[in-house]
Amino acid sequence: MSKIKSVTAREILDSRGSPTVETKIILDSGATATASVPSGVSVGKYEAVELRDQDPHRFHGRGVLRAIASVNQTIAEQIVGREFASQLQLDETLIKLDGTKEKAKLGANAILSVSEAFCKAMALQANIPCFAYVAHLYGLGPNDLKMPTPMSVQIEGGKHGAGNLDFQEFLVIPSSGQTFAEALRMLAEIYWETEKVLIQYQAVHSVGDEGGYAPNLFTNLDALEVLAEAIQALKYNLGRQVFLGLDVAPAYFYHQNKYRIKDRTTPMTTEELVEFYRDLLRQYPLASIEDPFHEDDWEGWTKLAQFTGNTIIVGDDLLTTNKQRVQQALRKGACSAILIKPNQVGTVAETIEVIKLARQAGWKVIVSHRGGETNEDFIADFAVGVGADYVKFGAPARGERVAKYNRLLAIEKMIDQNAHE
Ligand code: 2PG
Ligand code: MG
Repeated sequence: MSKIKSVTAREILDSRGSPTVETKIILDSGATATASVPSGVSVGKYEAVELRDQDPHRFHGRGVLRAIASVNQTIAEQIVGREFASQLQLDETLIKLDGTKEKAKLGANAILSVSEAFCKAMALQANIPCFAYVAHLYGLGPNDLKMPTPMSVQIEGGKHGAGNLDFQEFLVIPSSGQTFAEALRMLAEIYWETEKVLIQYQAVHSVGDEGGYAPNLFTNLDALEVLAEAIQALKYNLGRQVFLGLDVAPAYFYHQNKYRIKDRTTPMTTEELVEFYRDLLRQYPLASIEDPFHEDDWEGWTKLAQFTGNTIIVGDDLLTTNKQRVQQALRKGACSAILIKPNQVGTVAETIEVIKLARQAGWKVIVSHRGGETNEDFIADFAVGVGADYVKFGAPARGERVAKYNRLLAIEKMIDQNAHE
């Protein structure tokens, strides 16, 4: 049991210079933890509500003072001085206090910051690392823990990139047969090599929101070519040691039921895009395709799922870490993996529930960061605690991305040590 002594929130900035919520919780035992929440750039239609002030005089309306007030007033009044037996009990209290389906009243940003800070404080109180505490919540024992495989965006387009690409993310995915530290080293080496290749092609570039290069290229497939070239230059075996992946995120280029991308002169129908992917799968060793179709284009999803073999089809905007959307996708046979973003749903307990549902269906689980991040590393612990197959934490560069990778390096050491004791 743990009584909450105080809960306070403040407005801080995320990696895109946009305000976000940081909450500090102190338990009666003295255990003290803070947690800050991320923010999506390409936001799925079915996500929980991120409460923003809409006051044009502050941060172009993006201030979060209302969410801060939700924590400091409404939530604090209800939870300070109370004992909570479990994460579930706290999260249920928060859900009830909000009372809306999408957490529109208090804001999912406010609620999640409290939920995560509580989880971290409980781990401290139990005197165990946060990943071990999450594992206990999820129902995994210390010997069940394994390291996830990193999926790293190295080239960015769509809403994330300053270049001219339509697809949002071009990912590099090491094979799972190596340590996390080795996989991360490989990603960093490929990242540097990718820059060299882009410079060689004079493909002007800056970096996107998640630290991936954001170049101007002729087609989206050229971005895959650039990555393949970088991988081959390093003599890594593409298709054995390392794979490619995509987050297409088509909301950016889907208009009037058609998909317009620079690889084709005319916009594609759903059927034509299915064929486009069929060719793509023949040409490149793709380990994963995320959001290949718009979140309401179920027909595309179900058709693609029929011939993708080992390539996982990942629902992000499609599923928004939402139980009902997962159930709908299961009925339609739309995907084989789920992207998990705690802030799409708003509490730790609900996120765990969705993961359990996805696992029952035999799906792969990928724990993901968001376009706007802070140096918060909770999701690294969370990913290990729930036994995620993959993490998607961005380029192996920029503080807010490497904070999570570096935490995973530390966790890998702790798990190894534990195994040898
Ligand atoms: C995605 C994410 C993270 P955003 O679409 O998968 O990479 O981006 O936070 O903008 O939704
Ligand atoms: Mg996505």
